Amino acid sequence: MRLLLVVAVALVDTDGRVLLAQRPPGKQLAGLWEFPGGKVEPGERPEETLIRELAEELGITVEEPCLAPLTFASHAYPDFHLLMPLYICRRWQGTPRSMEGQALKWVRPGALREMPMPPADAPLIPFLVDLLGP
Ligand code: 9L3
Ligand code: MG
Repeated sequence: MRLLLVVAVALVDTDGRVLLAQRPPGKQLAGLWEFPGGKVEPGERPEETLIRELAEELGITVEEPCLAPLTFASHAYPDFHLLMPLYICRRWQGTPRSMEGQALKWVRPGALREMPMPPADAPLIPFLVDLLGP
């Protein structure tokens, strides 16, 4: 089975809310709300992937020391196995905005369970509630 390495990040604002991005129509898992991120390209370290993806998708600049690894998620799809490290980031330059037409939403950790999420992302919710409070 193919192993797909994707990296994601919990961007946390000063109110302790976390940013979710809605997967656009036409993409796999369209309409579900995910932690921003994407596929680790050959030769990239996961931190480099996040810095690239956050610039491309949200128009923000992140310095590598502001990215801290938190935990791992994984999910076995019928055709590939997804491994997804989750990072946390509390400092960035710029204001996250939709660069690719995707909807964005800041959500309290305790309200994350009301958002339909991909199967890899949803199991991370209790971890964020423990860390950040409801
Ligand atoms: N994925 C799941 N949760 C996330 C991210 C960023 C990605 N937080 C899954 C969706 C796809 C795969 O990873 O199955 C690759 O993502 P993309 O390149 O289609 O965004
Ligand atoms: Mg992406």
